[in-house]
Amino acid sequence: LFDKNFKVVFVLGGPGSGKGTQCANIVKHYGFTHLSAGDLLREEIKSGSKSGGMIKNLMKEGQIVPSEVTVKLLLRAMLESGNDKFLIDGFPRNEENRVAFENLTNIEPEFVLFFDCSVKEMERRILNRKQGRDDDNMETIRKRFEVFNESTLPVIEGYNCKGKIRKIDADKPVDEVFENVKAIFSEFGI
Ligand code: UP5
Ligand code: MG
Repeated sequence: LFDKNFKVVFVLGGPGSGKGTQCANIVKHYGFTHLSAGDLLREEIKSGSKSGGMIKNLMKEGQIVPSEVTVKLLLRAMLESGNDKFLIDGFPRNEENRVAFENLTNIEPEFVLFFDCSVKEMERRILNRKQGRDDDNMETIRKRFEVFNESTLPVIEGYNCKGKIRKIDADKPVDEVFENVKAIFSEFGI
């Protein structure tokens, strides 16, 4: 199903760590297609699909949507893009996500960017954002942090053991973070 030459970079980091912001910068400089798993799920809700209600409820609680839904959306977007280089933002969020993607595609990421940001700063950013997201309220933000610590940090640990993590100090201003991101992409010659 999948071309062996597909290049994938996973972009992970806590809620509000700046994944989307930095991905937008990366696509301008490098020929990647940016796929935010969260954005794809929000579009799926809006499209009125029959799993929309289930997705909406899980996101409202900061919980992780089952892999079969998310992976299907990612694969469809990858095939439709016509590109062969992908920045996958906010995925895999747990081991189930990681295994499902790997089994279906046989793709191992080139590397995994990890935006490491303090909780205080992430909270500040999310509360300032005001994009009307259902999950940008204090109660859900707390749950998103918990789920990140319980489910996503272990995935990051696993990739770290494989030498795939590129950790970036994401507390810094956008431009400084992007300088560090660029250094990593140059190292890989992507
Ligand atoms: N900002 C960014 N960088 C800054 C900087 N360096 N200095 C100062 N300000 C900075 O940034 C957040 C805000 O901070 C923006 O206003 C930005 O201008 C500013 P953003 O780039 O949006 O951060 P990001 O990390 O993308 O934050 P986001 O809220 O999108 O992260 P989440 O991981 O919480 O959200 P996501 O959309 O990935 O997932 C939402 C939900 O979807 C999950 O909780 C889950 O329920 C579900 N989901 C799944 O179930 N499965 C998936 O695979 C993916 C999502
Ligand atoms: Mg985002």
